[in-house]
Amino acid sequence: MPSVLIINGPNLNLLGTRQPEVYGSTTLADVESMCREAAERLGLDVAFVQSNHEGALIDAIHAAKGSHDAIVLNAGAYTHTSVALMDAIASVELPVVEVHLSNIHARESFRHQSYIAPVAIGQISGFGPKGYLMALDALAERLLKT
Ligand code: CA2
Repeated sequence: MPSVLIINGPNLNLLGTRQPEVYGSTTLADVESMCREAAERLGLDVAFVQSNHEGALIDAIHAAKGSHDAIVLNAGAYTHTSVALMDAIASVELPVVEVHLSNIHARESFRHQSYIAPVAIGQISGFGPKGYLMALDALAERLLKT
């Protein structure tokens, strides 16, 4: 069964506990159980990593090579700053779907740029936690097609 690693970056551990007007009231644990349920229905294995540290996210991307078939990545604010994450994604040559809870293009201009987008197969932004399920759906189609 194809395996997808879902990586969440800085501050996403706080999901559902602060700024519900921007990020909603669903917790990261809730998102993970929604993803587990969807993955089971789609025929995918899922694993989860969350870190507030750029280097740990890079290590997780490197380690995904050989143990996972694709990555769903919400890199949080590192999306807008990290050439290192972009290079890590390019180096592993795994399909990556970029996800954001909020619509980054409708927010401050510094959030409009993504270093992940050029090395991702696509970007899902603005649909809240459902974005992770949309990403799994897209990856299931790609990984399970005959
Ligand atoms: O919309 C997204 O998913 C973001 O990746 C979230 C990042 C933000 O820097 C990006 O521009 C867009 C911030 C994550 C912070 O998450 C929090 C959740 C609850 C309370 C406080 C922060």
